[in-house]
Amino acid sequence: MSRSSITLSGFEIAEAPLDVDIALVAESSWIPAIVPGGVHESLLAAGLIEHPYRDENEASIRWIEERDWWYRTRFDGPSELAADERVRLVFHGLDTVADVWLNGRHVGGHENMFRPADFDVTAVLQPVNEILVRFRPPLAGLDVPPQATALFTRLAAVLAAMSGRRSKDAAPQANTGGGTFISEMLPLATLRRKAAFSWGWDFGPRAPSIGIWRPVELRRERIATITGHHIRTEAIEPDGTALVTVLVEVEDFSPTPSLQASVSLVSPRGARHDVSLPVVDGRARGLLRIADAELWWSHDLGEPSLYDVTVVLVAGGVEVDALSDRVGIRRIELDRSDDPEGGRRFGFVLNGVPIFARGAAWLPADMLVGSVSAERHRELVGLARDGGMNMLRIWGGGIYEHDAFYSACDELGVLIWHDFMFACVDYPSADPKLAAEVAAEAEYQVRRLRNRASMALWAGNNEVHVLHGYAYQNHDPGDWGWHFFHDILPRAVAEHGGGVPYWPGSPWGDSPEEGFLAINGVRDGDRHAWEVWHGMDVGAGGGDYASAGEARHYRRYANDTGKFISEFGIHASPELSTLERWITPAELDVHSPTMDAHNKDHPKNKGDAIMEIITGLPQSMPQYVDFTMVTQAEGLKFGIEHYRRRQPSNNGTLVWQFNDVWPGFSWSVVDYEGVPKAGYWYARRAYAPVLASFRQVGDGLELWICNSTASLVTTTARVSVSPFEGRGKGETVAATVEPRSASLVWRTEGPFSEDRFAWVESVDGAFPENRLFFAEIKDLPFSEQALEVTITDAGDGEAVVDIAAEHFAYFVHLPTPAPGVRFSDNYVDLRAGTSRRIHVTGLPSGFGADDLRVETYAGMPNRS
Ligand code: BMA
Repeated sequence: MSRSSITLSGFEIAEAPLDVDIALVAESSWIPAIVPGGVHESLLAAGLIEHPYRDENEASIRWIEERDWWYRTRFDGPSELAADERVRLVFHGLDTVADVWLNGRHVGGHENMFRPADFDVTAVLQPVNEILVRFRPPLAGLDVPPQATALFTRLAAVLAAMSGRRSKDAAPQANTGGGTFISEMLPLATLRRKAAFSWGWDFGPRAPSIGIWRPVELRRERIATITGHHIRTEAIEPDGTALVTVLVEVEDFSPTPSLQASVSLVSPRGARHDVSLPVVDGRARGLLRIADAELWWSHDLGEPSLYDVTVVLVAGGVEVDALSDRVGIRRIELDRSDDPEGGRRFGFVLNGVPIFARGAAWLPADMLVGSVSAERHRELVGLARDGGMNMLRIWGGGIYEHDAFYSACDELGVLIWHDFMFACVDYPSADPKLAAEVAAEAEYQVRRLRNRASMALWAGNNEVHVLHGYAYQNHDPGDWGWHFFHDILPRAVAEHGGGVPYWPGSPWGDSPEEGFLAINGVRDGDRHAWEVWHGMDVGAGGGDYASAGEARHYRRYANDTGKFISEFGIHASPELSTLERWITPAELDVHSPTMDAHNKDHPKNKGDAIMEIITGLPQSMPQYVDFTMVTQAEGLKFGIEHYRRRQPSNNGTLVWQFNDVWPGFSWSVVDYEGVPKAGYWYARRAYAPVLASFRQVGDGLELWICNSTASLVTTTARVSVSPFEGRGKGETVAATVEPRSASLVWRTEGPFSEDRFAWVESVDGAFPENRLFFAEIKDLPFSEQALEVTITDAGDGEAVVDIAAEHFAYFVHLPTPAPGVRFSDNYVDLRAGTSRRIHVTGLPSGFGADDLRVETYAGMPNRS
């Protein structure tokens, strides 16, 4: 093949005051640069800064964003170039305002971290070459656009009013951070195509990444090059034949008699399909009929089968370029049909099968976005899959992810809801420079991701419509981003993406009955259910709440008749061991200055009002960890169960948020070090394809079975309501539940006193056991715990833990001794006289059975 590629390495980095000529920077200032990565990572590796996530170091890195940063490296030029050859220098990611020189010549500038910078350097190359890249401060030279300031001025007042009918002590809960919404830099940052969360968010610090964050490639090309390919499933016929269109896009830069593209697809079982197509006007198109297509399914419905694809470009009989890829044959659609309960449905349909989306919102796995490894992506997406999640939503304040993330989703069968990178502020969409950047970025990203089997949706933004709507009480078209979300982005998806639906924003909805609140309303589209936690009425209806805690309590989920919940969540602390690695012992105390500095939501004690009701206020760190985790876990369980009982009027729940960008306090269910919180385990049970859940209606108790699979479920449940010390024999309930629906299968009349609990288990293993308490956790009559625990070393980093409970044991868990240790289950309840076996894997060397311990709830009478 004529095309060859090398990845440039050996970069060094130097700091310089603004606008200083590089010749004046002392030779001794240069240090090795981490590429791909960034300035912060390089300084950390050189021991020149403290870790910005530790204690209150965040402010100590502020100077980095105010300097110029220079990168340099040398490389040998290619051997002599023929007349039909060219060489391109491709920076796959420059973050963000950069100028590039090659051999002293300025070859170009770049101001968008979301698309590559690509230079034809054929004429500039020498036998030995030097690249220089200068990064300016990311927001230098910008002026705040008036619409961004106006939005926040109005929003503060309107959000306060929207906190609704409430008692006097229920203060407005929008994260106005003392006057500014989310980050004081956001109004300015709206002009720069850089991850919005760089400037701080309500889950993370201000730590704007800077530098070469993706690989740098030198591409030597001859005659012509493949610029794109698209393998798109047009239809799947009833007999299992898939109609697949093949498109290869080509740029030819030297005369050639003929160009031919050959495409081959090889199925997982080895079936091969080839097609050879002439390239006409830069495009080769063809149609394949693939009999017995091995379809790509999300992991809960089947195998995520991927075909190996090879594309070869031949010019005048000579192979000049080639690429390989892995694609899935699948169709994805949005069901927007009328819902019999009123309004319209919002549901994903995969290969003709309507699905209930069970997942969470995905954030960049680090503030320093260039340094997240492929292994870390794989590990986190694996945790999502193992947590029963079939969808992750890439949130619009972060980044278009690294390739490894999408590969993990494709291979593990996890669908992606993909926001475009716009979040929580008005955008001056009439600004021609910004609009041109947005158009180029959208075209690039849509083309980049169009072959990804896991891509289920492109959404225009995160919460831009909804905040504009709240502030102005309308969302009429105007110079605030409308042009992007309703024109540029959908056009890019239609022209280049094809096959993946577009949705204007998250949330978005359009139901005349709900007026401007329809964007986050219950009759149409998706909604962000922030009634819970933030305590405001944001579209699902308010109420007269006796206290701030009641206004924020997870019971409010029960009022939400939304069609698809694309955000809902509750804060929880990471495990103590994660906190201990990042916070100095003296500061490991509830609401200590350092602890509060790791909580970016306002007010810092927002969760206390909820805990007061559910668990009581924590008096110690172990209690803080457990009480926040219980609040989150019980709340997510309650919410997911409610929403799933509404299937098929509701067709999805995406927890806010899956992962963390730093070791802080947030709504995540998996902490920064990849350790799952209790909420992860509770959500996993609630995300089981078949779910049995209780619902209290007045004095009555109902049992529902929800079947989110594609087949009929026939099962027998055993239900009991018994005192905590007992284990009622229970009643047997036979149930048959249609696919993709929920049925009420049993009901009994109460009232039930708080010394009892309801329990359900499946006689035939169709669903996980479940339970309901009749009082808040703090009011339950738990007995002192004496668990009988046996831990057996199973070799190879594995162990088996057997736990037997004499009394009802709540929230029984194994703390994670080191990141990466995995449990088959965790945070479980054991009824009196029952036992449980938990398998442990991934114990690193140096760790063994002795490092494992079993704990019960820190609110138990014998714990404090
Ligand atoms: C949402 C998100 C984020 C934010 C979260 C929690 O709606 O889109 O902007 O972090 O709320 O407040």
